[in-house]
Amino acid sequence: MITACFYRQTLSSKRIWFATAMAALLGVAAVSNCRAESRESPSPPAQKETAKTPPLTQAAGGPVLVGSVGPGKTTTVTFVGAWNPKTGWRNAANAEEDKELMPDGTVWTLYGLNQPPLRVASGPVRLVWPFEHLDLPAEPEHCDVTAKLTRNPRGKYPLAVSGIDFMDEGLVRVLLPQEDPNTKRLCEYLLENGLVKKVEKIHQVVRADLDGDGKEEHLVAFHGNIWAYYAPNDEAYPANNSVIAAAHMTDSGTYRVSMLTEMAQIVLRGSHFGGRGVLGAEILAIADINGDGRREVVISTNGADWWAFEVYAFDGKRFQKVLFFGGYWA
Ligand SMILES: [Ca+2]
Ligand SMILES: [Ca+2]
Repeated sequence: MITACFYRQTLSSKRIWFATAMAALLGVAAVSNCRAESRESPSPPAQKETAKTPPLTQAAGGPVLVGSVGPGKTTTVTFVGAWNPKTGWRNAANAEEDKELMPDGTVWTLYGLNQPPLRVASGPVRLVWPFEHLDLPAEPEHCDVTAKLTRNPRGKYPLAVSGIDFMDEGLVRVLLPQEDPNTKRLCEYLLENGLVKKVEKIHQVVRADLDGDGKEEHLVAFHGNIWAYYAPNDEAYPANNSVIAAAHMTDSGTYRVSMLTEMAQIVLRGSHFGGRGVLGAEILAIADINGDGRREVVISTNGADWWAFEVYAFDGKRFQKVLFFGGYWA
């Protein structure tokens, strides 16, 4: 369920983008959790599956800033949003306020999938107005808040976090699909439960303990087909789609799979028919970005005319979208 939603709209000669920012509060959008129970493991009587939820941002005294580095500009950080311990997530939307949030000398921790985190500072804030040549009224939300990193990180670090003083160096394992027997299981689960029509090419297999219970969660990004309903004909067709699915075992031994790419499609495009769903989906980083002891999953998705940067939290039971930042290209 979505309880908070706002958007901004901007025009340019090359793109019209429509950024939808959800999750001003935590826990607004629970991702469907596929609840088909495994046949061998009937559930025991109801039990609490996780320990008491730790407080959010226990390590942060102030706002935790989230930025994105690249693609392309590997030495520029673009402000995406802030996580305030008291008020929750806020999307980057007001240039003046956001400028105050990331002053000259802001120290970031950069995260990527295949390397340890890296500390790097950023210089003075630059407000970039991508549309000023169009002679449009200068609205604060039309402004990108960016800053140059003081050194080149020389690697792919798509996630930048500031305001929390620890390096999340827990093991993230990036595997080749053929090295991971559980990937076959996950794909079979999706096919058997009708969640995808076909798995064509597996792009990423990532294993990491997201909730700190000592058991690794399992994430797979692949390209395949899903069923798409086309209302005019009242029929479902297979449509091209990229998917990120995440599997976990509950304490009662039940195998569960969540589709992380589902929400972007629904919010941005409605029907997936004709290949207009998620064309690309990538797991960018896995890190505890709010200091609550559990690690979030950062992904990027794009379609024919839209893109998104998304953050999902996992509480041991279900995945929730906690930050969404995206737009449309014309
Ligand atoms: Ca776990
Ligand atoms: Ca966390």
